Amino acid sequence: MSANQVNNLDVVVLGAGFSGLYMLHRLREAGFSTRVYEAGDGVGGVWYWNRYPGARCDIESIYYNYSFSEELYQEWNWTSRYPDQPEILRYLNYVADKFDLRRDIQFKTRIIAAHYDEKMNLWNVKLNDGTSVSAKYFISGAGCLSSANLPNFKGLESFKGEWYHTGKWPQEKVDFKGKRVGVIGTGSSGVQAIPVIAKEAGHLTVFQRTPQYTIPARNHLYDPAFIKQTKENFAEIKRLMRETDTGNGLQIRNISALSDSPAKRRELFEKVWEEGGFGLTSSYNDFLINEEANHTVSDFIRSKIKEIVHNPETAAKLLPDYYFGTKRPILDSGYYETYNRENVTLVDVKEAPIIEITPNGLRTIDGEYELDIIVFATGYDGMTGPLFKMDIRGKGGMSLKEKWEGGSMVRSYLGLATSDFPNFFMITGPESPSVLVNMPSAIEQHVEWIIDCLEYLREKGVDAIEPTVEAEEAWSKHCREVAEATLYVKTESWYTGANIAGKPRSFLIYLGGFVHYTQKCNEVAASGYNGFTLSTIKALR
Ligand code: NA7
Repeated sequence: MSANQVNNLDVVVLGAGFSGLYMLHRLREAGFSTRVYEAGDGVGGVWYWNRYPGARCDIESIYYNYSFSEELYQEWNWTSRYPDQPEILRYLNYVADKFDLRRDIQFKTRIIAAHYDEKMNLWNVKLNDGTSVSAKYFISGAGCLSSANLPNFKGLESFKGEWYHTGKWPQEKVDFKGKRVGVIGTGSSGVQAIPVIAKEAGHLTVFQRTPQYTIPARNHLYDPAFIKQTKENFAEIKRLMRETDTGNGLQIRNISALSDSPAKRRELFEKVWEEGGFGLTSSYNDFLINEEANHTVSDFIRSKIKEIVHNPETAAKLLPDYYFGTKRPILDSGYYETYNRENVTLVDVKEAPIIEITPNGLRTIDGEYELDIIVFATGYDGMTGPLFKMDIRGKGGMSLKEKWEGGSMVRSYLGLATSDFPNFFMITGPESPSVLVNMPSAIEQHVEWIIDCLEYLREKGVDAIEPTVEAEEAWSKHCREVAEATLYVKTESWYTGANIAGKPRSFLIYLGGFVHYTQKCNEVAASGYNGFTLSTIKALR
């Protein structure tokens, strides 16, 4: 039988990133026949595609890994505080080899559609090679940020130079040496790539729409003694990953920014700035719910920008004015300093928007910039984007996109499942804590909940599971209410969908805390899946 002719599987899993790999491992261990489909020609998910210069994780490496296997944790040695993309990819390849995962993964294959057949209680999954497979369960490990956003600029096809998107970077090295390079976008990807490209390019022009707050990462190599110590403390690392709200080792100090004097606050901010990393974000507990508290930290970062950037006009353009933390915070390695280089120019495209890409470069309202290479660091259609890229259809042939009205009416139960789409699960789906928790932590919690659920259904002879409309209405309402009480919703960001032209605004990340969320998921499981309808074939017919 060819690899493409697989039928009547128990489970089809989409994607071989952190989610898909662990899901496959657990499903196989539990005896479910499973096949994973992955568009890339290797494992890694976002870490497979994001090969742009400077790509690095901004969660400390000792937490940015799986915790399900102590043996794995003991075997793997991270080399630095913040792992770069090649190292993370090596880690995920190591995981795939250790657990012999590749034999159930079909690479270079994209799932283009998944339709639920009510009569057969099966998911028919169509692949881009023209074949299809069927399975009882369909599980998406598509992730939250895998649908690259390439803005619809007029004239891109006429551009005579090379262009790349950070989220779909080629495997070969891109040669910037002596070239005139333009980078569009200053989110995490742009902020990481810009200092590295600047060192190589002849001239770099950065096209910035919104200035960002970024904090020095102060990455460094790990001392082997430190790694040894973390391995000895595996139980504690695992606890921090699974039983705290950040999941990344950071403990948010339970004190308001306004309860300290300005001098004491400044002293703390200076200290955590020097240490680097997200210590600044966790220095007080009310940055995201209190405007005044937020001003204390945003004023501090603005003062740092003015200190670092020599040219006052450039510094002024780099000053952000949104609430710190309401766009994804960023760690950098020499980002603001890069603007002191003679070969770097900053262009404000909010003031003078990009009109078109021309054969020789790019034109804004103010004029044309000649470029040899354009780098689109323009981010992703987040949260719903990866799901809407496929034609997922549930009962009555209704598509997920229709049900969720293009993103304006997302309704899920716990961000794990949605009504009328039986036996369909989303790992870190919309309305789960997802990107606001350390991703491996959020992923392990979801995978383990799903596997427990499937084992329960098998044991009880249940054929189909889906949330009730009431349960998902209540969960979605709760999600919206929690988000509305924060400053997040006051900022245009990819969290709210505002980065994509025409995308409906909604806040699809659960902000009630990972600890509380995990507890809620556990309670649902312990109750025999309250809020879900469990049916047998007899009832389905
Ligand atoms: P982000 O954070 O969404 O950043 C994308 C950047 O591209 C951001 O500065 C955008 O400006 C800019 N952008 C997007 N569209 C345009 C157009 N049409 N014109 C000009 N500029 C544009 O994506 P990243 O890849 O950097 O990071 C994604 C996540 O990956 C990150 O948050 C981490 O969680 C890891 P805007 O701010 O929207 O005005």
